[in-house]
Amino acid sequence: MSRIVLHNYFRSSTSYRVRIALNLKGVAYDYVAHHLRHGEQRNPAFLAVNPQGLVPTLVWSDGTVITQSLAICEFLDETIPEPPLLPADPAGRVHVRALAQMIACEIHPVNNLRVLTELRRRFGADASAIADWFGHWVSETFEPLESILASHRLTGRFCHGDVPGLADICLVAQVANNARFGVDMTRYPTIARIDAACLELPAFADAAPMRQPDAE
Ligand SMILES: N[C@@H](CCC(=O)N[C@@H](CS)C(=O)NCC(=O)O)C(=O)O
Repeated sequence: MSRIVLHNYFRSSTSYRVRIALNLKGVAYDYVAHHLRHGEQRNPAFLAVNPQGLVPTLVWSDGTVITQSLAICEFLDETIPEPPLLPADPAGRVHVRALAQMIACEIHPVNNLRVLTELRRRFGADASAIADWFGHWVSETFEPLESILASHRLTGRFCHGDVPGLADICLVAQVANNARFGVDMTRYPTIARIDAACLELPAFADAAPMRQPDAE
């Protein structure tokens, strides 16, 4: 068995998701950093691993290359069932997946580094316009997410009951990204409460961007 390798970047929220999942599952891995602002994700050696040039990319112990953070998390959950990242019942599973996808499909893709880079390059967006764009797309989803989490009968200490899972993984990584763009989290008290509860756990805290070897 070879070592498991995670290609990632400390600031990348999608990488942060996978670091949390690996920690929750107790999986040791080698950390390979690619500096996204220096364009290292487009180096030929990395493109040979993942032609999409995106982190996270996980190379499993048998050499299998796995991309896409939610697919990686579900692979880990299926390969190492304990502790589970998804509830056992279909209703719970679909709820947690929907919460995770609200963040992963509705916020992250429009606020990704390469999208912000194109806004600057094509439309001359300055730092203030970028922060405004970022905050707009966060609020488009965080407002309904806050409302769902505040009122849903399944919400507990975490997004679903008292066990952290896939939705919490996405939530924590997004909240960390929000801080970089000055998003006012007082508007989202339930999300902030769940974020704080997660960060009390070493699996989440140890995966935080500033605790990674390439942190600046
Ligand atoms: N849907 C993918 C998104 C991966 C992604 O876009 N990662 C970003 C970092 S958070 C990246 O590698 N960006 C490189 C770039 O923008 O050039 C996932 O969930 O893994």
